[in-house]
Amino acid sequence: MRARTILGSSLLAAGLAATIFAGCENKHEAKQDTQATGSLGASASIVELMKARGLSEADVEGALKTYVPSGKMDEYYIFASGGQSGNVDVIGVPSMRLLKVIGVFTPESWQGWGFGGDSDKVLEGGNQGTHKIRWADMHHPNLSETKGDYDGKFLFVNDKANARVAVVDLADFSTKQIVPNPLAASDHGGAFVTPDTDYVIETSQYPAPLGRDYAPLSQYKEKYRGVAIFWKFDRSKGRIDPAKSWAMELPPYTQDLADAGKVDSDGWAFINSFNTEMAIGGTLDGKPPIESGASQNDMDFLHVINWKKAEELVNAGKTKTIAGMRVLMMDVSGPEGVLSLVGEPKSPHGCDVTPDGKSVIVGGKLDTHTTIYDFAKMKTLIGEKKFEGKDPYGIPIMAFKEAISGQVEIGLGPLHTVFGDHGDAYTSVFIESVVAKWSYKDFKKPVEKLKVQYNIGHILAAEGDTVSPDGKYVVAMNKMSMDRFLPVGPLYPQNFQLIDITGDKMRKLSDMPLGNAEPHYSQMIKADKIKPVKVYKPGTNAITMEQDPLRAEGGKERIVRNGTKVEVFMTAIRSHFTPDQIEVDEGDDVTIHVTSLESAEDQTHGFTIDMYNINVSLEAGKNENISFKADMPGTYPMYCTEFCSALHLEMAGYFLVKPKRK
Ligand code: RUQ
Ligand code: CUA
Repeated sequence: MRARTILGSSLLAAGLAATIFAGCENKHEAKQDTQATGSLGASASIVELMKARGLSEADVEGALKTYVPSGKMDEYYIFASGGQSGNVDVIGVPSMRLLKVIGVFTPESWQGWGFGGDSDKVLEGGNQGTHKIRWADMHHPNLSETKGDYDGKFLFVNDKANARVAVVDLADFSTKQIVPNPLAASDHGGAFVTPDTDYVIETSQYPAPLGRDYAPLSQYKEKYRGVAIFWKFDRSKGRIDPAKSWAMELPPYTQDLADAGKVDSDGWAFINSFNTEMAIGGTLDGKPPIESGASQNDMDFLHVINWKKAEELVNAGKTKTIAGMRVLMMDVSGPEGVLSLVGEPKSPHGCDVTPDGKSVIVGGKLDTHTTIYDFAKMKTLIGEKKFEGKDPYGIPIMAFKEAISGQVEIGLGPLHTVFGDHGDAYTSVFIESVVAKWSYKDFKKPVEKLKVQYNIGHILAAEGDTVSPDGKYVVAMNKMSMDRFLPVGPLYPQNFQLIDITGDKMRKLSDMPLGNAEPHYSQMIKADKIKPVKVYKPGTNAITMEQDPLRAEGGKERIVRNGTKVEVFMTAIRSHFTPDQIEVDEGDDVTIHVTSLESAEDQTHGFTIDMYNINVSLEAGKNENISFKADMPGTYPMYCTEFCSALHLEMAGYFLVKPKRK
């Protein structure tokens, strides 16, 4: 009975089953038997366990709400930006267990991503100019949507550092395409999808001449520009179609975050900006740094784009082609009412469209408010051409007071806002280190502030960017985790804190260290919407997801020599490769088609050739095409890198490179 009385009321109030604790009362007798396992043995009563481990009732509540026993599944997936790691972290909720790291922009060796196989071609597709880019500063993953709801089919991510967008197919959780932005030098407002995923929006961050041509900084105002690309997504092919994509020239105000309109505001897009002062620094010459130059004006600009109308103008040929891309220039988009501006309080950051599409919420880094823009009002102002002026580039400006429906005092440094299921909004407040809960329907001041550890930058909510958020969980994505985890040197893990938002009050449930980078955004989707394949069909090329015409087949393995070209058709099956001996001459061009003949889901092999930087993963049914030059004579083992069977270590062979005669 003790367990009940001590834990009783608050846990019950929190909706936890009393039976869990009632059941514990009987564990008394079992205790003696397992004394040997110490005070934390499974037999100890809950209260004793709590005492021994120093746990509070809130801790136990968090544990019970997040613990997913072995064999049970999580309820949601989080797709988190891997930040500087350049890859996507997949996390289960509520357990906050890391399920997978999807290789996207950065080579990932477990998946053999970027080590000689077909994935190399995807990575090559993301090169910029003459540079092979093999990392990314990934910011905002976005799931594909149908009618404004996550459909669980694709994931899009952007690379701020190198202005690229990637497409991940959730059929096999692997990256299929990287498209380099030909116009911008960096991006940030991406990769946001329109409600039916017609377009993936990518907006530049730091202005540069379109196409990245050289122009001295003294010509910043004349030659530097921002840009928004509307990448056309071809759902049937699962690819972005660059030829059908187009862009909009923007003023050289450092465009920041963006969001696509939905429901009422479908067909529109919103991008905020800072540094409308167009400060360019010059600290060595005694000029103020960009940070102070960029904070002079009281207002920056929210960019309001009617992309459906822009699309019509593009189709009518009213564009200029720059670096191979059709660009709608400002001298067309301004007068046509396709691009308009409206003031935003000091250095805004987040730009989030509410689930009903009626409002756009902007947080001001140097302001204590969030501003709620009223889409209907803005649409009327634009339709009636009621502007208070124009910017130096001829873009019409709406009057701030006439475009908003209100402002809410949030706290110090409001950034991003996500949504619950009944008009509740949750804003990350950086300086105060809190999640502020408020109402975007009646503009109620924060009804609650929850301390998080620490310096929350980003925030996400369950199904949060859809037209119908679930209202179940919010995750605070915090930087600086000083006293939360075992010390690991001066670079600290980030901290994801899972928050239950089902009750009147927010409740922090658990902490999850992220030890690989700073994630900038994530989305959480119901697990039952994701239906990945378990094995590949025989001979599948994982990039095309079709049977590879160059696959190897059982009984038809061979080595074909044609001058200095050597082509190997190799199969892999428990626990051998056929052929398992390959001998070539120094300087030969070698291609190995290696195909897994397995069909069971637990039969994964890998294939590496030592010292040649070659490593592919061979999930059941998969084919990989590996091409390289045998430029280093010698004797090199090749072997399977997955512990696939009792005779895994025997799954090996030799790759011999005979030196040229001197
Ligand atoms: S989001 S600066 Cu607030 Cu890309 Cu991280
Ligand atoms: Cu195949 Cu180890």
